[in-house]
Amino acid sequence: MGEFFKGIGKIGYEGRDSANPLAFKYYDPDEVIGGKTMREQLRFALSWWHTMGGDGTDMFGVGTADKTWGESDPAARAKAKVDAAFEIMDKLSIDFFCFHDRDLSPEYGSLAETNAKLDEITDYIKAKQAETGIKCLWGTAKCFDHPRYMHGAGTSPSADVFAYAAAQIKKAIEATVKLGGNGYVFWGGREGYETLLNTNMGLELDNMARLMRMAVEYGRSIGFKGDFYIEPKPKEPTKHQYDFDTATVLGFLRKYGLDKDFRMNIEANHATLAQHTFQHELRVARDNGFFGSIDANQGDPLLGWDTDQFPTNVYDAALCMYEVLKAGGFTNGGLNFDSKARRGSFTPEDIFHSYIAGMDTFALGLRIAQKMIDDGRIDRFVADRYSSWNTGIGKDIIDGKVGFAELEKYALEKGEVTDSLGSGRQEMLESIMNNIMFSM
Ligand code: XLS
Ligand code: NI
Ligand code: NI
Repeated sequence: MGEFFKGIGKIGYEGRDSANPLAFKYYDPDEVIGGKTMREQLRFALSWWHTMGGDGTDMFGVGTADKTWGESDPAARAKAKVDAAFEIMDKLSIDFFCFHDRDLSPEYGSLAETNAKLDEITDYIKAKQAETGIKCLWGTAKCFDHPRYMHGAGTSPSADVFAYAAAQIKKAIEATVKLGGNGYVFWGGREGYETLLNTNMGLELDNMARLMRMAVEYGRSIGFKGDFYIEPKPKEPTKHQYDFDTATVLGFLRKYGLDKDFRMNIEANHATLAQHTFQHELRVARDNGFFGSIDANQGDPLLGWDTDQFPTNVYDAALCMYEVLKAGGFTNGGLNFDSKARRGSFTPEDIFHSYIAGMDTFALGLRIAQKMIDDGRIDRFVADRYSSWNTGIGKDIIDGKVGFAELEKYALEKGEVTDSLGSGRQEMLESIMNNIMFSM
């Protein structure tokens, strides 16, 4: 097996004053921040689909990047992809990868043959994992690209398609367990609708839950102890995706009793599409005890689709990592770069520049988030803002000691509220945030 990226060595940490584009300026894997090393806090993952497969094809043109890895035969290419992926991860000090079944190995003539070929590749990956210590963060099934899934997979009107999807997901869970993955993702690629004129929404959602329940039962029966995730997204490819945003998914999981086994996989660009901030989605997950994993990327506010850009917005990354630290850090999850280099950034070296940009952005985000917490000004302001709930009538409300009658009496006696409103101080807090960020 040859080297794919000749001339690119192991990417080292050189610190913020380095002008070497092939070096980390902020990601120092073994430096301790917040009681853990940066690699333990950040748990970076390579996405097999974008990095190993995505060649820049878009609606208007063919691919620009060569992702054949020197092989035209599909089975040989699948193996070469593994070699190239492990070289990239080793050179970038990335400890995890994420995959769809079909990113690892494509479809062949029959499901049986497809499964057998996937087994060969997962054997090959497993051997590489044993040599390198690189781990699987999560796996998933590509139940959206083949024409059979044109009307959805778990939400297809066809029971035969549902059965086919179940068979595919069964195998993808087996592959995830085999590779030691502690996460299994459901992203509802075509689980939504184009028009309600042809859609039985109630049945489709019941069926989606049935599929997930079967996945949990089967996964647990073969020893999967990790988290199942739903990755919310409001639209694209369907006009309306059922897993619209975190709040919607929470309602679904609770309705169908799936809340014990599922957590959220929050993607930055999907938050943008749902007209939320990335931090909002993370906060909803954290406050409800559903924080799980993250698809790190960023969208473009001028474009209404999933551009999956490598994240470079430090402000967003800092607020993201603040939520992660406040959630107690990652357990089974991590930061998966569901990101692709722009179509014009087509050379092999661009893969490295892209990951360095994304990893340094989140390394900075982690550093700033820890500083926000250590600094304490923002947390103290928020705690103080809600201090009326710690004593007196506020505490009585929280303790359930008073109802409307007592509150009416209180309000009548107290009269107009003048003394406990306080300024929201948004501008002051934004200024503190800048002060924290730029005094690094
Ligand atoms: C697409 C999704 C997809 C999932 C995995 O928008 O982000 O890439 O992460 O199926
Ligand atoms: Ni994603
Ligand atoms: Ni996405």
